[in-house]
Amino acid sequence: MDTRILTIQDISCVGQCSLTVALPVISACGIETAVLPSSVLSTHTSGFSGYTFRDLTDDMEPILAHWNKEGITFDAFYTGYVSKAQIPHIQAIMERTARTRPDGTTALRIIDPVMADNGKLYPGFDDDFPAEMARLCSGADVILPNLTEAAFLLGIPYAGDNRNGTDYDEAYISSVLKRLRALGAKHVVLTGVSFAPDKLGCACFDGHEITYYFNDRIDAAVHGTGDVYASSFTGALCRGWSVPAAAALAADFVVECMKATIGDESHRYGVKFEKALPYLISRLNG
Ligand code: PXL
Repeated sequence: MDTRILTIQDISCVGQCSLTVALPVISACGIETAVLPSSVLSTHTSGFSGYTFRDLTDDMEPILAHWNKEGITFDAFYTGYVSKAQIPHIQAIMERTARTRPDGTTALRIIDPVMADNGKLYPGFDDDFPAEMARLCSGADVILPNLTEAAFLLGIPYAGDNRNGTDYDEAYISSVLKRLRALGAKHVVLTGVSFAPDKLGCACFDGHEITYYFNDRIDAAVHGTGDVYASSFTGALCRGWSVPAAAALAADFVVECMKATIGDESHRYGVKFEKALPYLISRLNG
């Protein structure tokens, strides 16, 4: 039976983030992608004002009831931008629609704790949200926080982006990885890690070994790269890649997406990931 994944996050109608990234990217990885929209917004919330927001929490229980009636199950779950009230529903969905494979393995839980960047919570998330998100992360196979989200999950100050080389060192990252894993996830993939001004990458920790992967830093502030990262990571993991290999591929794919975007002054929101899908597909099949 082919792998079927369920991704739970918002639809930002315009903005190249969340579901409008996850659905095409994971599908391009050759994985059937079912969606549960957590909300519908006219655009994403950063860099736009006056956006519409429709919360879809009330639909979650009837959707789960219908799936249960139809016997619909999933091999993996990937969650992104969700609200506090949705977290218990999401836990119930993951418990009641997980497929157990003939070899006894059960559905993977990949949690991207989308809530913050550059030291700040996104608009609409209050100060008690990170503790709820930590609860969702506790049952995960993999969590994918950026450094800001890691700080909020742990209740520690954000250290900075380390461009000057004085914000943090390897001992700090190692301690953050260990404390994040102590929240309960099997694997931690921390993004936005940098020990040199011209390099940016990720750090993976499985409880035994820390693995780093770096690319040349591309100096451009673009939105939605976290969702591109998490979606391509999820696709590769569901194709059987290891966590460190999927984390490195996702980092390379984000770089390709950014290269396809920078220089286009008319493009003011996400990355033009569509142009880099052939790269992703060829890496997965290569
Ligand atoms: O890219 C994360 C994200 C997802 N969804 C919405 C957002 C953001 C980040 O700002 O606003 C609605």
